[in-house]
Amino acid sequence: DAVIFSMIQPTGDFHLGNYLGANRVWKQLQDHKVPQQTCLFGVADLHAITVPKLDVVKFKQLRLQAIASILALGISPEKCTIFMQSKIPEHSQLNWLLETITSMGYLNRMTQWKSKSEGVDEDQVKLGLFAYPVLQAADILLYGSTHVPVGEDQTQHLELTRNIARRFNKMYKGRYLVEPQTIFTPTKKVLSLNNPTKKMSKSDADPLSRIYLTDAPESIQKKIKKCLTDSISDNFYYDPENRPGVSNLINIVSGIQGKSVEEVEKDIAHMKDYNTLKTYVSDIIIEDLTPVRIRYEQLIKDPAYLMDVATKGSLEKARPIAQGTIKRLMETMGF
Ligand code: AQP
Repeated sequence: DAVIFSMIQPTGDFHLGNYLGANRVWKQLQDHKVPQQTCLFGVADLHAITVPKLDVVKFKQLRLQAIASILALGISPEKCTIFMQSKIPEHSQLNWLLETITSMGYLNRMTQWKSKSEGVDEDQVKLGLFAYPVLQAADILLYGSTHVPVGEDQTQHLELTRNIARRFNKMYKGRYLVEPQTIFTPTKKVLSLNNPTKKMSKSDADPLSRIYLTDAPESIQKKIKKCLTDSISDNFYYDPENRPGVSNLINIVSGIQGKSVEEVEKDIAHMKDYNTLKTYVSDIIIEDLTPVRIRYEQLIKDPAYLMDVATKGSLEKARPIAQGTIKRLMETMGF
């Protein structure tokens, strides 16, 4: 049976990177239901507290916003399990069991860890940030996940997850944990609008670097207008190395329209100036995101409903599976 599993951190409003790299595929997978398929989509709020500074009031609101965004994208609580990580203590429990078999050397090679800890004083950088990928492995392995749709930035963490599963199975001589497959979308990586050498990310200090799913049309127009491109004239074509800004816009359009990069290049071949290209790109984004924004604005007005969806999904649907896994693993380990 297929178990499709993915999560997102409530560290800010969802952006085009999350959408094209992951969330839109969640919806597509939900809709292309094959028999015996389970979909679990969660809010990784335990992961989110690894940020350097946490404002508790804002954090509560961000958790609600994450649920509202998931629902606004068309993910259905009837068809899928929508859950909140912190409501299921078994995530933390499995995290500990797996930490005891994960090597420090492997974690030290994680590029996300390296980039986030770089330049930070050793007394300041926290153990939770270092062990972040183990909790992620626990999230995935807890549900016997077979397929994990994520953006390219998660490649290494998924490899680690498979490695941990393999190690556990070898140690205890059985097939206790399922090694999940990574599913990439055609748009594996959306880049920051004003620094197209970096990925678009919620934690980037500059809001002009990303387009939120909830951005008003004027805001989308403004951000695309200001995005960093180049001064190569003539025409527009895909060349990620020499023209990362333009290539990022082509990628975004290709992701939204489900067209190949070559097809998008043909569509824009007649354009001669940035104003025309940027208006074209903005219009495509606005058209696609407007229904999501309208649904989101309705949903966010009803926090009680949002918490109810997350609580029911967590306690009635996700937790029984998680409890079953922990029970089996604890017995296997001799507890
Ligand atoms: N730029 C991106 N392009 C493609 N996919 C992306 N994802 C994130 N950014 C891009 C995918 O979105 C899912 C949720 O990941 P996340 O919650 O870690 O998103 P984030 O925007 O990266 O959030 P943060 O808080 O800014 O996290 P860090 O600091 O880790 O970058 C994942 O499937 C991810 O691949």
